Amino acid sequence: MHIRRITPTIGVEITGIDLTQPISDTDFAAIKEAWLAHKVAVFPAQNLAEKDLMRFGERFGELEIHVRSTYHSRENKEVMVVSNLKQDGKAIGVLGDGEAQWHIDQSYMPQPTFGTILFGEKIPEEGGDTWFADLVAAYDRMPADLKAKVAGKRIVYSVDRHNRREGAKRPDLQMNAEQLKRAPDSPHPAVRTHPVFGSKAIWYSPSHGAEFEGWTEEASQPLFQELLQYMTQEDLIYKHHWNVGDVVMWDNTSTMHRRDPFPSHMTRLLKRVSFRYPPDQRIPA
Ligand SMILES: O=C(O)CCC(=O)C(=O)O
Ligand SMILES: [Fe+2]
Repeated sequence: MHIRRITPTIGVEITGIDLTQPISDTDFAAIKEAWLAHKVAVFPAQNLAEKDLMRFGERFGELEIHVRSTYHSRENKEVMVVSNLKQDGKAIGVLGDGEAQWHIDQSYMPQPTFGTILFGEKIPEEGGDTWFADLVAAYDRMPADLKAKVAGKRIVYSVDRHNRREGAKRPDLQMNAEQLKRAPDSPHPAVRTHPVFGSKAIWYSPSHGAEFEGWTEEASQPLFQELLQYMTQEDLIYKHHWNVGDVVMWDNTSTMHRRDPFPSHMTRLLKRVSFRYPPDQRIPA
């Protein structure tokens, strides 16, 4: 197994390992350490069935069944389909072919998800790159007065308001009452401490972060925008250009991501699992 840095702060490439095969405890420990330390790990040239993806994900933690059931794989509810493919006129996957705005996965849950793993099955010839921003490096770079402004503050996440906002364009995003009960408006710390390293990250997900707790949405915007200037600095971003067979995994404690649009006549199909923190680390601190 070979582990190689992709950029100075974010991203490692791990080769010489077949993720369909049993992974020794030693190799697994090395993978987990490299992934967490570098926040994003890329495993090129894999060929995973859904069960392989699930087995790999389960090594890291309990798999999360995504609250939005519309795009669960037909075979396994732990797997979500990310695709623009349609069957009988209906989308089989989430996100279509458009841009996916900067976000942190499931940040709107009372217990946001830990890591996400994507396997690229069909990749378009152009577009569809996924960008990862290093939120620990971004926090480090923030000036002291900005750090002081967000210290101790919480940001309220709302998937309900997100769904309503996007509702007209994306009726498929609507969630039922039971799903909304599992995903109520949830406040999380704006500065998040990593449960493994103790490092601090600026933790704001623009797609679902509604407001600072106790502030209005409108009053929160200027500070959100100020944070984003630090969170999206180009030298703190790893842009992943996909090849068929890539497995890419990221730590949602220390990164956010976005995706470029791609031409709608091209096909993109990825399989996705996400896994939870150990029980005592599930509430962000
Ligand atoms: O389509 C992509 O590359 C990213 C999808 C995404 O945001 C996710 O799976 O959480
Ligand atoms: Fe995502």
